[in-house]
Amino acid sequence: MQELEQWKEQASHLLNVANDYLREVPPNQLYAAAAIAVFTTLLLLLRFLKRTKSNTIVLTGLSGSGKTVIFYQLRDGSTHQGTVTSMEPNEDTFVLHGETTKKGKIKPVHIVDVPGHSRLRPKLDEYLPQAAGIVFVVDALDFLPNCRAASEYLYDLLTKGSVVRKKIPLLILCNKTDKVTAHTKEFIRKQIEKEIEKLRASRSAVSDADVTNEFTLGVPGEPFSFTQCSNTVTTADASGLTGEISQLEEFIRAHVKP
Ligand SMILES: Nc1nc2c(ncn2[C@@H]2O[C@H](COP(=O)(O)OP(=O)(O)O)[C@@H](O)[C@H]2O)c(=O)[nH]1
Ligand SMILES: [Mg+2]
Repeated sequence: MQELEQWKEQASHLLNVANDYLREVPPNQLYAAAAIAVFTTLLLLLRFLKRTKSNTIVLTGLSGSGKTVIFYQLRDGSTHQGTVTSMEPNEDTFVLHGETTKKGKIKPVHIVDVPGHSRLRPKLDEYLPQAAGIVFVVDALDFLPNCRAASEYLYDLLTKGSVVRKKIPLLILCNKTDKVTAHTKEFIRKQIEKEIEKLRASRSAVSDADVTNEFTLGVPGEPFSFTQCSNTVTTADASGLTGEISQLEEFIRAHVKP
């Protein structure tokens, strides 16, 4: 009990001392001190925000579309043909190979290659919330037989809560354009839009209990087009095999700022 009293006395004494001191300090100095305190907090906050800005790019798409080849092309400038399997997600943080000769500050990019196996798709939910951009790789050579599956996968991506709410930009990367028989990106975009249009009709007909998509796509009563998405969806060409990936590098740089 006595100790408590002593504590109280000491505390009130300290308060008095502080009060007297504050009264002695000219108000201008007080304002200046307060301004400095506010300013430094803002600076710290800004640095914190900058540091938490994501540099993650998620590379995904059906199996066989060329994700692994593109991953190594981005990192090493070569394909590492035949030395890798597609069963595990490849993940690394690095300076893009195409930028290694550039001068100045270059921000490393965190690239995750998430395979299209349905058993690995839960991995996506782990990486998507922190993604600065999504690259959806499509096999432009063997496109038609895979169009439906690719569209279904894309539909699932573009209706995921984490993707829609954060408006994560998505690039449809038409790969294998080194072959003359590859379909054009315009054709691929149109075909996927048509396929999503069909999916939209069938999926909205499913009873509510079966619907797992958190958002719906498109505008009711209008044919589906990617321009209706809240996410920006763009298309680009690439050939992972020959290293033609400049459009992909541009997309990455546009969304992972140095
Ligand atoms: N012609 C051609 N073949 C490619 C290209 N990119 C990948 N491939 C081939 O497509 C197959 C699948 O590639 P991979 O990177 O393992 O696909 P993933 O399953 O999406 O990781 C391999 O046989 C590659 O050699 C490309 O740009 N052009
Ligand atoms: Mg792979």
